[in-house]
Amino acid sequence: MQLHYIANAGIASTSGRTIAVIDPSDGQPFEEIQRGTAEDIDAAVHAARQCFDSVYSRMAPVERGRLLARLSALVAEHADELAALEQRDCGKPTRQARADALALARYFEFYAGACDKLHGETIPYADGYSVLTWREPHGVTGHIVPWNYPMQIFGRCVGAALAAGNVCVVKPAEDACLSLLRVAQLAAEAGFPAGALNIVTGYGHEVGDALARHPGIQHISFTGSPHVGTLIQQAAAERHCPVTLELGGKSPQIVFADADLDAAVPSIVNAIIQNAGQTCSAGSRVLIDALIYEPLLQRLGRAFEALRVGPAAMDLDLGPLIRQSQQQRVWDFLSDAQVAGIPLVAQGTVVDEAPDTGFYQAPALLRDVPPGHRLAQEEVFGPVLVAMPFEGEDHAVQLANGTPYGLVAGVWTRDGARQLRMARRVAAGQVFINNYGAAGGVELPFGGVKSSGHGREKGFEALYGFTTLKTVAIRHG
Ligand code: TXE
Repeated sequence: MQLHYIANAGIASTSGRTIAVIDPSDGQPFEEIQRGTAEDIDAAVHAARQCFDSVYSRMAPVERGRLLARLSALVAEHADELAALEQRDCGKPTRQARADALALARYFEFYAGACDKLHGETIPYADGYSVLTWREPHGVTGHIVPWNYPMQIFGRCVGAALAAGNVCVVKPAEDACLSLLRVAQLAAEAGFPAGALNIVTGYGHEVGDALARHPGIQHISFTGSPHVGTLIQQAAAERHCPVTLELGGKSPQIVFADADLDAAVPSIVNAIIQNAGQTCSAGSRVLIDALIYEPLLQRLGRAFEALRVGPAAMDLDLGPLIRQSQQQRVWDFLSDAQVAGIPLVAQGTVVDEAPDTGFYQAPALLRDVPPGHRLAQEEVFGPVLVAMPFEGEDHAVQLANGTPYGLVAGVWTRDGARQLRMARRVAAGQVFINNYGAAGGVELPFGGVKSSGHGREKGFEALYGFTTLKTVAIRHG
């Protein structure tokens, strides 16, 4: 049985209750986590505050950097163990789980090097004055993490928060938190003082809500659904607590007739099957120049037919979805498509070895999806790619920007001027030209516009969100 991790120790919940952890590959419970309470959150915030006041806020930035560097090394050393935990918990194929563990190490490595480079400015003002700015940590930051990429999302927000001088209370998703509980132990081993990193497990409406409302939390970062993002922003607004929200997307891949299709096809397929489509930056719409609509659909269709889905440990193209309700969600979208007469171009295969009790979904490619249909507007969060044709750049931009979301966009064209025009015109936090792979870069600021959220994570930019700026004006004559 797993315990919360508070002040560098395993602690049982005051509820005396646990939650079963389900393996998505066979639908069976294999572990238990604590069902946390508001009192548990209170204990974690208290431990964090004590740590901040007595130790962490007095530590030199270079010392924080050394702690993060040691943690990065420990994560890399334990990458196989962490990957195995997350593989079982989330149903990730082996290569994906291992890549996520290494990405976590890389986040800590990046932020280790950033700790002592977070400078302020001096500002020219009036004669007899010196004015300077300091970037100060918020204090205790709260992090509500989803189940699709526990290690990566934890790395990007907690790595930046600790680097900027904050101490953290983390609420992982009830579906997947085993890797993070282990990382918290590694942080203690790396030398982080008791209270710098605390993890409280449990349900969102219980501990997540308590964290968002706690008066001792000075900043909240949340990645998850737009519905819960709204609740968190409302709770934080009650006490004017700053919030960073990352709420997913309906990201377009826009393919012009002059694109290098040999490069585009595998990238477009990968962008929707990675983590079985349960990726906030999934390229879930492919907008295709009418001049190449049929030939590109044929190529994508062949690629989809070759895809295989099975238990995580088989390390196929896709593993299972996280839970039955997500599987049902994907089924609902697909049956709506059938009712609307939307043509299915191709589907992958669920292998015979996949137990009936697991949450499997074959990847599907749909064509001629009307731009206003919910399949073209809403996040499916499964391996479903919708295709639609466009005629000319204006039409492409209109379709690309025609959803409530604006997280990521891919543009495929060899025309340099069009590359820049499209990058400017598409409403998204990240635009990738002739690639989509850079989405994984820890150095690249990431976040959305419109309903995809606000604030930036990853890269150096994230450090600004985890600090507050103080202006100091000295009149010295
Ligand atoms: O998300 P929730 P769910 C999207 C995706 C998916 C849908 C539903 O479209 O199909 O959301 O997934 C915690 N107060 N994304 O239901 O509920 C919860 O415990 C505070 C996109 O799993 O938003 C978990 O830790 N916290 C996404 C986290 O919020 C609460 C990743 C996310 O869960 C809470 C996940 C509450 N009242 C889902 N209720 C992305 N952007 O990558 C829940 N939580």
